[in-house]
Amino acid sequence: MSEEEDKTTREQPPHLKMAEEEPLVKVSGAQLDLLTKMYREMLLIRRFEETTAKAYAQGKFGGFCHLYIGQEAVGVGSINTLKANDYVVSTYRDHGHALVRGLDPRSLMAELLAKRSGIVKGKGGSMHFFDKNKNFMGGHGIVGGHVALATGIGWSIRYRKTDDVCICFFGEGAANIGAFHEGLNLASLWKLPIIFICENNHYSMGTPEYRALSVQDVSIRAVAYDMARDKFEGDDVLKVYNHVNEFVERARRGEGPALLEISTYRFRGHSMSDPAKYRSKEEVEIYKKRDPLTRTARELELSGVPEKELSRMEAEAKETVREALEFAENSEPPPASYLYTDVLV
Ligand SMILES: Cc1ncc(C[n+]2csc(CCOP(=O)(O)OP(=O)(O)O)c2C)c(N)n1
Ligand SMILES: [Mg+2]
Repeated sequence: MSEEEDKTTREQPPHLKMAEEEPLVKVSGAQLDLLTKMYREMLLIRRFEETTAKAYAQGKFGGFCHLYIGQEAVGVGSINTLKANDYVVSTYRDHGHALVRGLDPRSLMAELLAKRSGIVKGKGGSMHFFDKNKNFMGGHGIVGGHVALATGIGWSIRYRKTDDVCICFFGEGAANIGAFHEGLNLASLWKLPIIFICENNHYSMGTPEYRALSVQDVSIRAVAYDMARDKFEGDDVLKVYNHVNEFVERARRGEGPALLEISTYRFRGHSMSDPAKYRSKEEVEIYKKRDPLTRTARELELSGVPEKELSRMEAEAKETVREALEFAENSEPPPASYLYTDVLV
């Protein structure tokens, strides 16, 4: 490809780079159980975040808040490949990852509302969910900085000689940060059991990918570190599960890390304060047609799940979220004495 052509390709709007939609698959047995479980988790995330957005607009809480709506299949498909002892490291866009990892929706909602019953006692908020009991290692606000943390976790796994693995999520913007490169280099050098998952939603705040990324695909950067890599669309949750699982199992066998680029899209703005005027309505609509929840519901129907059952799952998710908000609203704020606890002196 000539330099001229290459540049043109890179400047295409993201939807033109989107791969063809995978045909729906009829599943049964264990696959159907897994798809159903993942659908319920995606529904929970979607409803949790819709309620979050409403609570934010009503002034029930403030500060930074980044929604995951549209990207659910990536977190759900990936985290379902993990065992209880494995690790997850996330970004400030962490609500979805935390929910799939099994953190209690009530303590997450309470954290958003800065209550003492919150997952980190109301001291962290939206960007800093954390739960050592689930090896959910944050929630981090510094773009790319947490990639180094994941590398450290990977090193500790190797040092302790267990077969655990660590999944580290980040955006395509983070792939231009120094810590990303340092982290990948050491992870490959030491064959650490880490799956680096780039959720490429094609924008870093208002900056489209092609204005900041020197390469056509983030996953190509794995080549520089002699690391396994893959790139695929993130709207088909089973596909995400199967692809990620392959690399998780590989890492578990001690065969080293991987960089996976999963293409996705956030339906809302970067954060609650972003009206997202930098992208066209048409572009957003194209992605909404590939909504991972709609796709999964259709796939379940095709696999013989009655509509009544889908409605029941919908009602269940709504009820869990309603309860979570009620719990959070009825919780006390942290006392002033909490200023002096959990502080490293
Ligand atoms: C080191 C650093 N620089 C800048 C910011 C401000 N910032 C917050 S999110 C963000 C965009 C990151 O985009 P990406 O990595 O693609 O993740 P996405 O938000 O799309 O999930 C920026 C620049 C920050 N938090 N940290
Ligand atoms: Mg991004």
